[in-house]
Amino acid sequence: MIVKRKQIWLLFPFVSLLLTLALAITGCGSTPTLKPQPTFALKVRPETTTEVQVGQSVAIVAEVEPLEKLDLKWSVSGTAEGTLNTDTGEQVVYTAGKGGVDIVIAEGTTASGVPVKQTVSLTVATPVPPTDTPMPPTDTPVPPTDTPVPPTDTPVPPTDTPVPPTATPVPPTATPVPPTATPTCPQWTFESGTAEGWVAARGPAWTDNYALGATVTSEVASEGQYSLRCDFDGTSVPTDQFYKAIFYIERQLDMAPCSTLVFAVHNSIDGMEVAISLSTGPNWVWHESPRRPLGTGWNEDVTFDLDATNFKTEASNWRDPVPVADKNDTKLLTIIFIPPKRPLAGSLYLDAIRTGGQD
Ligand SMILES: [Ca+2]
Repeated sequence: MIVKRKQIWLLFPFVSLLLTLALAITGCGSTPTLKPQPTFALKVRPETTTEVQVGQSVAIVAEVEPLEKLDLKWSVSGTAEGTLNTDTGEQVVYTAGKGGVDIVIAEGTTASGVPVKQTVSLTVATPVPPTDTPMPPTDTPVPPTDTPVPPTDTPVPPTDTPVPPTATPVPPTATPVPPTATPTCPQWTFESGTAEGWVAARGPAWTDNYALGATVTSEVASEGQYSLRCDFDGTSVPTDQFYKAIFYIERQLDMAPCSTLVFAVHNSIDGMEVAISLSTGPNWVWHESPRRPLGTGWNEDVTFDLDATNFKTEASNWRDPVPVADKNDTKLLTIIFIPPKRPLAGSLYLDAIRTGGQD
């Protein structure tokens, strides 16, 4: 008996070797390395918007991670009767119809055939009539009620000569102020010690864009103490390939009275160029200016004419020059740096960004 048990134990290393071989051949026990399935999130722009107003438009962007084209199909349903400007692509513009709740749905299929779907809920505020609408100045003075109220009981004999009615209408002393003051053209100095709403464009919705970050800094300044450092990293871009570093502020702006956009920019790269863009109207139409070269060091007063007729849009096939439409309904103001076609990383500094009026 003792001899037999020993023989069995002697066999054990051989058996375990066979088992290991079998596992290796069948593939059991090894972890297969699968490509991660792309997932995506729906982001509403402006990012702070959870409640929209009737008639307001917001962009909804599908951010796919890892990057992959999903051929998304978009739809909307709910009680707010909202509409989408398109039902395909990576971005749609949603316009609210009436008070209620809408669900925007994006569905697609990954390259490997897995269906994916995301929804975002938008609450549309029921419009409340504005309470603070300034009353029109009452320029026709109300005549005094000159018919005296008759005494209710025994008439008191007049003590004296009747006093003439005092209330001869006083003409309005001041000329009435127009209810809405002329909109001022915005400016950003970064002297608040913050980026003042300016950010670097990030994510797959921005093509050819290698912006990294936008931070306020006291490293250099054209005026005051602070400027906005705009970092980009195009070191992964092949030589001779065009790319951009895009920085923007997303804000509802009335740019109608603003005829120029002027800023100072510090640059240290030979061959750097700059352009601007305004995204306007309910469909956020992107109007891009022609590029202009930047010198090294401070470029003060880099000026773009916002009334120029040489902007490019998708509707003009990025070719035919057009003026900026719907300037009064500007959603996005963008400064675009275009490095020379070489893999580069670096920082530019923006300061004293101001928009000028008609003068
Ligand atoms: Ca400054």
